[in-house]
Amino acid sequence: MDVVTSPAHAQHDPAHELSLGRVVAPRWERPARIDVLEAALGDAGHTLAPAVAQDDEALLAVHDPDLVAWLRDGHARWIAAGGPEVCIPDTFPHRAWGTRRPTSPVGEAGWWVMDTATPVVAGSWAAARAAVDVALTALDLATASDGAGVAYGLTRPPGHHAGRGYLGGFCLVNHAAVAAHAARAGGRVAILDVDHHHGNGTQELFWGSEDVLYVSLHADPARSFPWFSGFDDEVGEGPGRGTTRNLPLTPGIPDDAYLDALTMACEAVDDFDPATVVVSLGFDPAATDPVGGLGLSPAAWGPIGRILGALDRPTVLLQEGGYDLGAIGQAAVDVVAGIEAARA
Ligand code: SP5
Ligand code: ZN
Repeated sequence: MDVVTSPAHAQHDPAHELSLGRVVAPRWERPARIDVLEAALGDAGHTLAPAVAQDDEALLAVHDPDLVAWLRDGHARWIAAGGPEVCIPDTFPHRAWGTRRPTSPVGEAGWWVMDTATPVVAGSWAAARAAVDVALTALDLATASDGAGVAYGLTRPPGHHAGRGYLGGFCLVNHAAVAAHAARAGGRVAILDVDHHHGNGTQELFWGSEDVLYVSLHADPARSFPWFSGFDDEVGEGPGRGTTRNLPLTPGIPDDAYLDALTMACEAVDDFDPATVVVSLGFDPAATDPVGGLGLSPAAWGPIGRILGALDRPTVLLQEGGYDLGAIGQAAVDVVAGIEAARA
């Protein structure tokens, strides 16, 4: 399988990360994640392909151009205003307040960032923008008429928590949504999200869209980040009613119950009959994951791949979470092997 990469992800390398206000050491969302995935997939014989530069059209259609502008130059203005190198805002627009955007670069950071767990540094924009190139290159490879029909983009930082006008949950730019938007030109699109966490940003971005299905398997938000989004009564609205499907799961779920839920999700994808499938691929449902940890055993990833492969449609896999550096390499190799076995 073609595996698309860019070295630019490593420029997003904050010196520290917070969880519940505490410094996390070693940091969870770090460049070594992609190094591990590249090494494992390369060793397994897959082709590592460099990302090809892509224009901004889909990026600016998905995200508020002012958010994109803040990602590009907000950090420099935060520094010029006296902020520290690692930008983590500490004041956020509570719903009880109005909607006046701060003019101070320090205050403004809290406008665009939704949580304290998503540090932004000088290199963050280069990394996030490169992830768009990775995602759109992988989409091109998956949908090319002479292509294999499936490709894997090693996107980092992850994307599915970023909404039209905010970033958070380690995510700066929602590259799965950008790829899905670009793929729309070719017909209906289904986004299947198997990250441990609900993809609140992706859901929001296609909430009212009848041509993009969003289906997510994730830890029940009653007991997991992102807390406010991902309940099973969230189904979309207007023309998009019914094109959002949430399957919240209980931590500790056995592999076979997870695979049953994934099979149901894939039935929904088949019913929707999309021209293209985008998979938000997170390995953080693994029991050993330090951030997620739904309970999956290492043996689950091959069968997950076979179920995804059985969809047998042009498919682009995009990396979301997965933080156990000792497990994610084999998980990626097993998912890809499962997909290739099912499509052979
Ligand atoms: C893309 C992605 O996976 N983002 C995850 C962001 C999670 N942010 C909140 C982290 C909460 C960590 N709780 C630790 C639970 C230990 N099992
Ligand atoms: Zn996650």
